[in-house]
Amino acid sequence: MDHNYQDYLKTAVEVARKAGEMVKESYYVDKSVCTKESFADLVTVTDQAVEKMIIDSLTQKYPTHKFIGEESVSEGKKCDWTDDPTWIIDPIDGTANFVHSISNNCVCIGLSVNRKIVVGVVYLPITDQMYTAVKGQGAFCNDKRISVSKVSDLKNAMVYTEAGNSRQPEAVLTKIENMKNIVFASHGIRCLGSAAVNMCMIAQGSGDAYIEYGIHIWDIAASGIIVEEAGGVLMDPSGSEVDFLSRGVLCASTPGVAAGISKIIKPVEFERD
Ligand code: LIP
Repeated sequence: MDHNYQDYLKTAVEVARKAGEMVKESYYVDKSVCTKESFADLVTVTDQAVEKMIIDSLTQKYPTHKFIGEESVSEGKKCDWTDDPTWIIDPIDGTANFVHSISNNCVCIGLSVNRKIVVGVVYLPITDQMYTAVKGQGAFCNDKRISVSKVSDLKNAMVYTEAGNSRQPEAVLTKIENMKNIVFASHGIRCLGSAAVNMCMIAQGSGDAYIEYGIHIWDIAASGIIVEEAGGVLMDPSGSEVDFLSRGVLCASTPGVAAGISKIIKPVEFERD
């Protein structure tokens, strides 16, 4: 079957803008918040409404395509990733930021074909930044080409990472230990509260690596191709091939920075998606 990736991208951008309008409308008002796996794992009615709108809009245009969406999975739908064209959606990545009125939140729409990500759109509605990539065609922010930094040694790198929303003591303590090791080996760490925003920072050269355990496929699918198309590397934190369902990711401007991080961190185990 022939795929028109430019058409998919155009549609994803339109839908992401519509989603962004919904996010902006509820950003400045009181949010109705519920919790999921821990008291720090948040969801709002906006996350749910945005995901429904995205899936309905894409289904109308591409009735045979499949979906993996953060809120559908947390409501019990299986995270079934097949070779079929599959839209992978995080309606609001950085929900805790959204809840606390912090602008680092974004709509993520990725498309996989044969389990390879071919299109990625990450839209930050509050700051109106639209990051896009299509396999083999480069990465862009608001239609301007972006690329990763040239930093190749961890000691000259700025590294993004997160404490995450699990409150299991062992997971939190290992992450803090990893952060400490990274601080001693680099220019420092930054935590923006959204996997996809962190990864877009790497893609545009505002920092050199991002590592996190505990994320899900919908946090990293769209932003993963943006990093790769900007010239960066995307892998498992161990240094092996990226596994989108494994709950861990490492991306970097260069293999040298990535290798420096892999060497000094300990894995944190999470149940696979
Ligand atoms: C968030 C990730 C972030 C992580 C948070 C949470 P959500 O996704 O983007 O990197 O640290 O714990 O998983 O829940 O806002 O879509």
